[in-house]
Amino acid sequence: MSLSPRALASCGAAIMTAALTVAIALAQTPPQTPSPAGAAAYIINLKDGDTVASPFKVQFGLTGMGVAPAGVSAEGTGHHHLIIDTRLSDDEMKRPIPADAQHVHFGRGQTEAMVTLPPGRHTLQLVLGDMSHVPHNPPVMSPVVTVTVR
Ligand SMILES: [Cu+2]
Repeated sequence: MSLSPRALASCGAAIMTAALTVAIALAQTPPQTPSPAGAAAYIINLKDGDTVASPFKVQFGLTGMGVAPAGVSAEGTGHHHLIIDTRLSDDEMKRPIPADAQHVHFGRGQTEAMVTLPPGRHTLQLVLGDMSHVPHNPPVMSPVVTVTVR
């Protein structure tokens, strides 16, 4: 089988275009960091159904991995994020976690926080993020805990 020079050139251009598309996609989305088997995050001091007075303390538990500040590259580590009254979608699980009142970053490596919420029912979930705030693969996250603020 032989290809004409024109066919080869057009094929090369297609490969270049494909490579460029992949490069752009990689630049926009930091790759997910793998998490070790068995790693788990959990809220230490609150259980589903608890009633609390605001502000209240939330203690962040992590097994099978270590806590490191954001921006620090160290294998098997991450920093905590408290997700309040929302969940990360499958798509959001692959991107840097947003930073707002419902997605609180603990990028200095904190392992507890005082949380202020209005009276009513609220959901809390921990999601570990890597040095670039992207959840690991598979994600290291706590069960959702629903609390009532009185
Ligand atoms: Cu973060």
